[in-house]
Amino acid sequence: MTNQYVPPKVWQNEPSSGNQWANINRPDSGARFDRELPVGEHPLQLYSLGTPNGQKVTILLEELLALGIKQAEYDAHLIKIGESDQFSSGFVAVNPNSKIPALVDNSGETPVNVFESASILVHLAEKFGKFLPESGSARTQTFNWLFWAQGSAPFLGGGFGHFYAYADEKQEYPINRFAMEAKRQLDVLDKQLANNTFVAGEEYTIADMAIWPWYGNLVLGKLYDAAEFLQVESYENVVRWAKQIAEREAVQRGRIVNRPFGEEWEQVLERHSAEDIDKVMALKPE
Ligand SMILES: N[C@@H](CCC(=O)N[C@@H](CS)C(=O)NCC(=O)O)C(=O)O
Repeated sequence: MTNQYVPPKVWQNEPSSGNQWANINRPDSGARFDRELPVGEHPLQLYSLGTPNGQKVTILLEELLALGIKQAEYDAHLIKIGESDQFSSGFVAVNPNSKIPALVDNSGETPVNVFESASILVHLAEKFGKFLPESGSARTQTFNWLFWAQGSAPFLGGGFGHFYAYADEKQEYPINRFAMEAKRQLDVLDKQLANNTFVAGEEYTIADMAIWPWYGNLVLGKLYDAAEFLQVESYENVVRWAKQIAEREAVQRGRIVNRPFGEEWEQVLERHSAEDIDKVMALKPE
């Protein structure tokens, strides 16, 4: 093998190849500059971006609102991770891990900071008593698949997506390794969805909301432009489930919040009321 990388004795902070995210990565954590977060009028303040991890939360919030739960009204503030917004002192105070999504729940006596998308899903599902079965096997199944999503999606996003779509240099070894894992995960899901309407059984839960933004978008051709490469149509049960969820109005609303990319009709940069989404959705061609 030629040009083989030989790791030095001690790792040095000298990225070997750039990509659009390279300038934000550093090997330390914490605030890089002082700036408070904006606060809107609703009890729920979300700081996010419309990536799959961000979509999970806005889909749940829109589902709660669709049920008529007015207390789920929220302000969604745009965090531009490519411009380092996640390293402001205000954001780090809410999420020391400097990653979207982050939520501040001001509905109680003292504000509650919630970070990690799955923790936010559980917080909201428990708060409103929806989309998370209260007990028994259905609850356990929901947690199984919620945790599956949290453990698996980084191999799809940080692994496959990074090397296939974002890295400047296309390298065979990591693309092969992570394509193999992405396909294995799709096969796991496909088998589960062969015998179940939704991932955790017959009920639509926060597990679907955690998995759909990654694997649903992937098989619908909306993630990494990798549908052909991964032959996603062969996962027929995942495609059936992905389409079924994509038809839900709350999903169509939630997936476009805090989204500064895509078509004009799918970019709701900030959401402070339902009208912010209505206005943008009205731009969608028939
Ligand atoms: N495990 C976290 C992952 C969150 C995450 O990776 N967020 C990405 C965007 S999808 C981010 O904020 N990246 C900014 C950075 O790495 O600096 C969760 O589920 O909330």
